[in-house]
Amino acid sequence: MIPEAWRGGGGVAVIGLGKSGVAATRLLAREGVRVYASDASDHPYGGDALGGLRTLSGVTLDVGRHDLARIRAAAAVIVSPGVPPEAPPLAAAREARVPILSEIDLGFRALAGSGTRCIAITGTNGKTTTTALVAHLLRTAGLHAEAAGNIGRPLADIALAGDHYQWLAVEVSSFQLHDSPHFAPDVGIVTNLAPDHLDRYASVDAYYADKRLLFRNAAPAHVWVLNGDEPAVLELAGGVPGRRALFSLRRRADGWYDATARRLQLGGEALLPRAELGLLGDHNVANALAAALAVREAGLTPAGIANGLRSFRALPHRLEPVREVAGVRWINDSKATNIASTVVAVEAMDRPFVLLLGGRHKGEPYTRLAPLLREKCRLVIAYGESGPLVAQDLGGQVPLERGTTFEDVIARARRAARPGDAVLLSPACSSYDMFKNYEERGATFRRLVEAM
Ligand code: UMA
Repeated sequence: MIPEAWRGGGGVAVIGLGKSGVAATRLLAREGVRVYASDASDHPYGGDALGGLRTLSGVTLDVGRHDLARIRAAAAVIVSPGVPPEAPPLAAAREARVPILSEIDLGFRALAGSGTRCIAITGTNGKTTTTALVAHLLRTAGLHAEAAGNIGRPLADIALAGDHYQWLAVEVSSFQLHDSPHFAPDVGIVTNLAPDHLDRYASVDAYYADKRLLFRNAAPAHVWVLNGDEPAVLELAGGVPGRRALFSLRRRADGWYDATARRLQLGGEALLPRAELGLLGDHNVANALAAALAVREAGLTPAGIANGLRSFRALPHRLEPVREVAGVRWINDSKATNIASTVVAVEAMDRPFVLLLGGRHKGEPYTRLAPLLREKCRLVIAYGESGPLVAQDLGGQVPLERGTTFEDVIARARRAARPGDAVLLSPACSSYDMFKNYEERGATFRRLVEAM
């Protein structure tokens, strides 16, 4: 499903050479499209994978710059999610009226007609766990299914491999929804909504507007699995064609948590005792309910869903218990790159804890955390670029120390924690001031904890 116009003239320009750009370039080259693939950095995220692109016929690689003249002359631009809309190559494309499409859009179009059906998962937090849950539930029920999108494997890569999945669980970020005019999932989940990415968006409304693009091709046959506890989510889906299935931690819904019986429910039917779900925190009960409602649309029975929920384990960097050292449980929640995520982690703590907070500031004040920390937080260690801001917002309200290097932060936490405590890395910030990404931050935490 590659438009004919892309095959002639200036070909297609791929902007950014991380996972998305590399997969998009490969897919386009296989379809016989000439590609100009460029990255502003001398060290694109794609790293070694770029070597393989050099040998593809019809592909011109440009590393360390974007040739704006070539981009203006292209039939289309395929953009990586990490490239901000105002970046010079995209401004040049818009000026020359070159259509800008996301890698997700390209991958989705390439899969059209393959019979693969799609459950899309978006929201501010819980997307990745819910995506992994959906894929796991489908697979344990015997369906040929895979997780893709923001969770790590580009949709273009799935199209390239030609594995003919029955179902895909596709995690979509607001960045990916932005330029995806053809994206039309059969089932869509919105986990929750909270301010995020204020370093990229001018306002929360602008961020929510991109999230709403999940519904841009909504049709009556589609199903929308929505957080019934969040008016903002219900409002986001207001007036959208399709059937709704709501999940709730507070009241009876299509999928809900019976707090008295401590049991997950599908309507009137018992699904699973809480104790049999191997994940920390109420937010994960919500994720499990969302995934359950979505896979029910793929024909799974409650018994099949319960079976899959029982065998699912926490993903790395998401409230992941790493190890217990001298009675202290070390928990890696490096994926918490905004305040809402850290709030969720703090609420899941059932013992006193030391909180490692900091990194690159993303725009929101930290003051919101103070009342939640008073009860169980033994110490906050503020570090990284945002360290001074964290100290300013929380100092005097909770015990707080400033850390320097990441090693120093870990050493301070080790000194402060007592047997029976937890040390929680849940930074509420992005990692880019000290690390390549949150994975590297979490892996460093794990390495230092394992060396104790
Ligand atoms: N770049 C340019 N020009 C620019 C700006 C950037 O060339 O003006 C280049 C950078 O030098 C870099 C490349 O673009 O080499 C990076 O592109 P990218 O950041 O889109 O990286 P990918 O490897 O393609 O990863 C992306 C997602 N990254 C982001 O959205 C930031 C991955 O999500 C996703 O797993 C992957 O596509 C596959 O779909 C990561 C993420 O952090 C996990 N997502 C955010 C989040 O979850 O909060 C949204």
